[in-house]
Amino acid sequence: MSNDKEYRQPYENLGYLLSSRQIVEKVLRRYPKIKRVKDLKRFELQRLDTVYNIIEHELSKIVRCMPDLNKTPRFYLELLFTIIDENEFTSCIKKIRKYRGVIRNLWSIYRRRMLSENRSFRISALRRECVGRILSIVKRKLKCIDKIVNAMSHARTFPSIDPLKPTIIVAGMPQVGKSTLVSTLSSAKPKIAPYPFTTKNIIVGHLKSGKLVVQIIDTPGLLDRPLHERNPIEQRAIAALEHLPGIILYLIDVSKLRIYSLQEQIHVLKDIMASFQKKELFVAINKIDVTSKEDVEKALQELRRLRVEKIYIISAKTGYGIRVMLDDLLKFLREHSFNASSS
Ligand SMILES: Nc1nc2c(ncn2[C@@H]2O[C@H](COP(=O)(O)OP(=O)(O)OP(=O)(O)O)[C@@H](O)[C@H]2O)c(=O)[nH]1
Ligand SMILES: [Mg+2]
Repeated sequence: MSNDKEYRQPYENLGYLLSSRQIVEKVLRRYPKIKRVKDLKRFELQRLDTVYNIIEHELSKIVRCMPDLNKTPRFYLELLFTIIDENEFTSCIKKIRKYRGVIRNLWSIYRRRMLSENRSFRISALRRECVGRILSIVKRKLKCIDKIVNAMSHARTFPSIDPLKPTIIVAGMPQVGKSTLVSTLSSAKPKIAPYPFTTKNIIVGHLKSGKLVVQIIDTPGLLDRPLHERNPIEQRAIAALEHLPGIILYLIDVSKLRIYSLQEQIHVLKDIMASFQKKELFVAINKIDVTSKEDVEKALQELRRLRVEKIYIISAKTGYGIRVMLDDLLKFLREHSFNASSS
């Protein structure tokens, strides 16, 4: 299990990658600046080498920066693939590798030809031809670089969620009290970061109990609407959460402050149960301080009909019922020692 040192998400420190257009621009900027030397052959070789070195440097940087599909946690791969399709991603990396080799070959063939050539006009013509061919590959064959560079710049902003740490994912329709609960439970100040395809930021708090450190995630704009209202990419961003080890805590508000009806909240809960079949589900009826007994009873009946077993009655505001619920959640997380294999 990971320790409680601050987790850094895998894309955070990616180097700065250039788009195909930026690579060509960099070449065209540097290329004319090469100092002319008396020996024309040396000069032209230097020009060719500069072009090759810039392109090789940028392509190798892209290849080196790419996440290893076998080592990157599934959660983070799934998030990445919401931004760039998985097949597109792998075929693009293959393409970059292939054309990197083609460019290397062109460079060394033309270099050899230039070395064995003594006519000045031919040496310059060979250099021109080679540079033209190399740049045309970058412009025409390696357009896919742009998609990767764009995806990686998004990936840098993904939230830092430790994919090995036990996690409580707090779900529920808007205004049911998710944020209030997360801040009540978190020992440290929760961190805020964007999550793909949500207008609101995801919030990650931590709570400690003995040696156990648990992440608690507030998911505004994510698990608060029926799934059929979402497009497949948004659904994939939601499904990524399935790869975090831990549980779902679904909040219900049937108080006099409620915005959504019990039926609407049960509908979203059913969706969540269907999408997170591998996750243990806990449900809390929140805002008990302002809820009538009858409304609590109705909610309990609906939940029992859905065969929800772990139901709590709480008030995130006054703290009522929180200790009992938290003890149960922690007991469950402790007993199910979550690790990478659960993802
Ligand atoms: N009386 C009472 N009010 C509560 C309780 N929990 C939350 N609230 C209030 O309910 C309102 C919504 O709470 P939030 O924590 O912002 O709800 P949320 O689910 O995070 O809302 P979104 O981020 O919009 O999805 C706030 O005014 C809270 O003060 C509770 O247990 N009792
Ligand atoms: Mg909130």
